[in-house]
Amino acid sequence: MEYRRILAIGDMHGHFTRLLSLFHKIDFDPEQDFLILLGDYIDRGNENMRCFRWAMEMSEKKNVIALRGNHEQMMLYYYMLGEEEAGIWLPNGGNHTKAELEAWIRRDPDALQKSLEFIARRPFYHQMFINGKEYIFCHAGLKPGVPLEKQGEDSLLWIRNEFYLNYTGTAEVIVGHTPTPYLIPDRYYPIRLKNHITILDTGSFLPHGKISCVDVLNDKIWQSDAD
Ligand SMILES: [Mn+2]
Repeated sequence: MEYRRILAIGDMHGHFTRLLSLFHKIDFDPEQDFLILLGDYIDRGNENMRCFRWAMEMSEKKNVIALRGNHEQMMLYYYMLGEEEAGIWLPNGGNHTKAELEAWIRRDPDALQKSLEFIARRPFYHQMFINGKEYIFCHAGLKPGVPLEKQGEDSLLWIRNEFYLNYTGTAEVIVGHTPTPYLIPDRYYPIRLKNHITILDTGSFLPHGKISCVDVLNDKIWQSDAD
């Protein structure tokens, strides 16, 4: 099928107002568009579970893929393995998310189970071929020289410079994970590297941060409003 747009949305990190302002501008139509959410719905914001549950709802729609981010993975491991082995979630923004989740559990005893099942079903990447061109969407990136189906979870969810500096593939890779102002000071706009990488995390949780969306068919960018 031919899509009008192939949209990807970068890290949200619990900033629901910013997310809604972006989503309003995009005017997504599941009958004509395809949408990939790049993960990191939770942690570091004030409305983490609202973003998480929005992603849950979106993932039920036609032509929407909600990928797994490293923050969802940290949350899953925290509840699967316990604090001693997976306690890194709490200091990385999980504290606030956990409190919100507990409030939801008080209203709905199945909330934890639903949340963990949702995370466990999230794919690590999505591959598409459009007009003979390959596109790969994942949260963090790819380990250079390793075939897509052999990529490990550590690379797909956590890799940074090794991917940015050494990727030589022909596929366009669209990722979140590293806020653009951490790479280029004061930059809150997606970064397109020469080696076919688009970095779409524009620091949603930072004071001047934004949530960004790209249409990979023509590189058009939409961004959330300033607060
Ligand atoms: Mn992130």
